[in-house]
Amino acid sequence: MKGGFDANVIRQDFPALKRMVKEDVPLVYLDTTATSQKPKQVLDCLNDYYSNNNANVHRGIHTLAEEATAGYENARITIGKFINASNEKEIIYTRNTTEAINLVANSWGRTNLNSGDRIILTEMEHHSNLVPWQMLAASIGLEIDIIPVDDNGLLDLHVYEQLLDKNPKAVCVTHMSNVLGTLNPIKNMAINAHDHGALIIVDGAQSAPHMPVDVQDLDVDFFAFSAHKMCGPTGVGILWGRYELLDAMPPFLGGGDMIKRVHLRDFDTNDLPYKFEAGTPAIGEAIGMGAAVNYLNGLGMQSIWEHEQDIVSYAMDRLNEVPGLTVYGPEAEMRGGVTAFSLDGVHPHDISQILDGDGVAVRAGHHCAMPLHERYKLVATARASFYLYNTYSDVDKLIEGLHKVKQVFG
Ligand code: 7TS
Repeated sequence: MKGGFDANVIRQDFPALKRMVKEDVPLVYLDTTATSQKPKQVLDCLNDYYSNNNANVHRGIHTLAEEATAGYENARITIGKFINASNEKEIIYTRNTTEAINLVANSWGRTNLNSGDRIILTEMEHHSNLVPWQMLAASIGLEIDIIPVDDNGLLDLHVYEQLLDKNPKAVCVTHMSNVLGTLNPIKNMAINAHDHGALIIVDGAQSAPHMPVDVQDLDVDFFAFSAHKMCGPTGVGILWGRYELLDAMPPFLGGGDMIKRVHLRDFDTNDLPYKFEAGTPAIGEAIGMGAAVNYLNGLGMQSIWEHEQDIVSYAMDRLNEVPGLTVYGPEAEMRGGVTAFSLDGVHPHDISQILDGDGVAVRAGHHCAMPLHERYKLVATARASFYLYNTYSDVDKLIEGLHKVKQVFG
């Protein structure tokens, strides 16, 4: 327990953390990087919405429609404050981080980029911040430059400076790696990008759930994140963008809600944020995301971050005690609560399977970061990740399990 933050008390809010994986084997959930568990405050909010207020938004004037619309729009305000957006109209509901990045690539990218233009990506990106840009590059003829990752799991910022001298139009970078845990110096990278006339598009899927984020202070241009990794439901995420950029962009998807008027052969586009919210959105899930943000705010993002720092540094120390185990990425001080590792002579899927026998849930695979694994000459890693509900005891069970894996594999 650190600074009054007691994960043992917080865990009581999460029904899934009380379940047994099998008889007498409790769940030790170390896979938050894939998706977090949900507290009862969020589950109750979803149940309440679907039980009492369920209606479509922005189209009815009956009581339920007004309640659903108010809930949906109030959640937008709550989420806007959470990342310090200057205007809630800059908060666009999407399905997830992936859709938010596809929106930027297709709407901003197709309008502002031309054949031969350069964009910068990094070697540590999740596929969702690589593939949309690769698809765009193939379609309109962009040149892609890559910031490499060094042996310590940090971006090579010297190379970044050199790539900026080639006058790229955009820098697309993750705030925190979902494999190495590396926290990238986004504020400085944004200053440098802007000095060279490039926009910076940040994948915040792994930062927004875990640390205070202030998009104005970071001085970025677009920022994407998902509700399901931050105690909220699946099916909803956010694209934040600077008002003037979003305002100048064409719609991404066409249909209901994103129009002001429709004629038989053309249409007038709606204002922000609705311009980018075609069709019936994930209403209950957006409201649930607002409840998740309220839950996180109640604990305090700084306290959550400090707790995770404490757990990850304990985890790194303990993992390093296991003979033959390699943890990838930087020192604990430079990472969030993610540890990807390999164990000599044991396939990560076998690690995960044996740990599962003791209720310990870790992910094995390439974690949607194949190029990063290639960089380390790995096919897969095992990954344990930590959140506000994890304790030293969870780490201890992981380590016990890893010793068992070693016994099984000699
Ligand atoms: N960016 C990062 C850094 C991520 O970690 C993920 C999901 C995404 C984008 C995509 O988020 P989505 O909500 O659109 O799917 N990462 C993982 C993971 O590491 N294991 O499962 C999902």
